[in-house]
Amino acid sequence: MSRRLPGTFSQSQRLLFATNHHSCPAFSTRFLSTSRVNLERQECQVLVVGGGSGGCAMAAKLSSRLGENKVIVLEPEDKHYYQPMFTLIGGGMKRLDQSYRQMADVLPKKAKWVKEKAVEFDPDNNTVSTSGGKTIKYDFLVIATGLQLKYEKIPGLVEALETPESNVCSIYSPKYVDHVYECLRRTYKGNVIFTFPHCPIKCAGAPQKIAYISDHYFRKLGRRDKVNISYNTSLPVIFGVKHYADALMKLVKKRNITLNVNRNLVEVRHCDNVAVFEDLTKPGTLHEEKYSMLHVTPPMTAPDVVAKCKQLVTDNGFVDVHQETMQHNKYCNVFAIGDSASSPNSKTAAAAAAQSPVVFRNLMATIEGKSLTDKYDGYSSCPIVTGYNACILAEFDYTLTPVETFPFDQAKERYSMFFMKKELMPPLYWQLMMKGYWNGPALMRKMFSIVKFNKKQ
Ligand code: FAD
Ligand code: UQ1
Repeated sequence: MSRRLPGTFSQSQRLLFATNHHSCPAFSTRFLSTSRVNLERQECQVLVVGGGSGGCAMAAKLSSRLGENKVIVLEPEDKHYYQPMFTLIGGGMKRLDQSYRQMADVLPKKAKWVKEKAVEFDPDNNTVSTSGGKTIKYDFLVIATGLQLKYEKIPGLVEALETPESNVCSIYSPKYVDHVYECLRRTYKGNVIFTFPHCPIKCAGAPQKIAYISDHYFRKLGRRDKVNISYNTSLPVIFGVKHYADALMKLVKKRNITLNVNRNLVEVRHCDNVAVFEDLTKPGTLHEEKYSMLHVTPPMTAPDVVAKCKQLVTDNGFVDVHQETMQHNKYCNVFAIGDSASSPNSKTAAAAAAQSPVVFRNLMATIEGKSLTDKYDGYSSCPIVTGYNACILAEFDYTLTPVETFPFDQAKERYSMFFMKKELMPPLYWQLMMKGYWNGPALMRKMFSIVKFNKKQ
């Protein structure tokens, strides 16, 4: 690596010293060959596992550079959901059918789509086994399997979600998101409870976005006086970045939302309309609360198929990558992108977008036997929608320092940022990110900073 961390080996040095037995492709002429997808034996130059936000963006970039039939995408689902729209669906601002496209129309035409699940990774033999009984041999592997939702970890929750009269809902799954607005519509009084689980989740702002939207909904309909809203988070703070946390603390006060920190939902008894919480500062201390509406953010984990391959993952099951290069720490022909990577960024599509050029250039460098030059700085972004017409646009890096794109204070609620989130982000996602052309807003930020600098002169 030309720009490497002080006191560490470069990625290529480290890999040369430590992992020669993993046959790093960069040092083997076999991998410089122009191996094509072999339909019989299922071989490819690059295998992308997962065709969601990160996987599809990577497949688009790689198949465009490497040409037809060099890239396989392993993805079992028919539909590709634009998950950031789920929050707006919960508030009745968009419909579920606006949030997805057919997978066949989204995945790049130059890549071959295998519509199956990965069931076993074998990185020592450069193979992945599939649910349809195939063994796919790859030269390079990109893991983009996202996070799995674990509603079943909370006793009583799945039963509650599947009993529509129970007024328990969740924006996190396409299966349940439609029910959120229905719950809002039929709630006139009582305790409306929102939760944040005790684990890393995708879009850590979403559990409170839906609370702010709900607050605005009840105000608009004149029901707010009879509704108590509480936001219950397992975290010790409302948001991890102080600049935005300060603004959000003012907001919850102004909107009369009760904030309970260190509080984890452990059980739902929907027959009694009771949610049971554990006080994480006093483990074992339980606290029951009656609800008239309960919005749950489920626990999430790395997919089992990834987590069970111990050579590939860290202790908590995420793909063990270098946080700057996104290359695997043991297998130099393996990269990860998005929510299933161990890089300690906030897990969002915006983060996957910013990772995508880094993974692409570093993977190409590995293919060409060159040293890795690109670094991901942990950029992530969370448009915290605060109602039906306003949004705080949080953007930050690994150091939790704000890295703002626009030349104004983004911690302030603004209509412009709401408009961007609701109307501009979906086409940006489908037309640019999914086609491999959106690398995050770094370039925009540079342009705005030049404008800002010139204004100051
Ligand atoms: P995903 O996009 O989830 O894709 C993973 C893919 O892997 C899926 O297609 C899945 O079918 C496939 N897969 C899983 N297991 C296997 C297997 N065994 N074999 C093969 N394929 C497999 N991000 C933002 O940037 N801004 C937002 O405002 C925002 N809001 C959000 C609101 C909500 C309610 C939610 C749920 C998410 C939000 N996100 C937001 C987060 C964003 O959607 C994710 O971070 C992003 O989609 C992660 O991309 P990914 O590729 O890692 O995973
Ligand atoms: C972003 O890049 C992105 O990925 C496509 C999102 O997911 C939909 C976002 O929500 C945001 C806010 C960004 C960052 C983009 C800009 C223009 C600040």
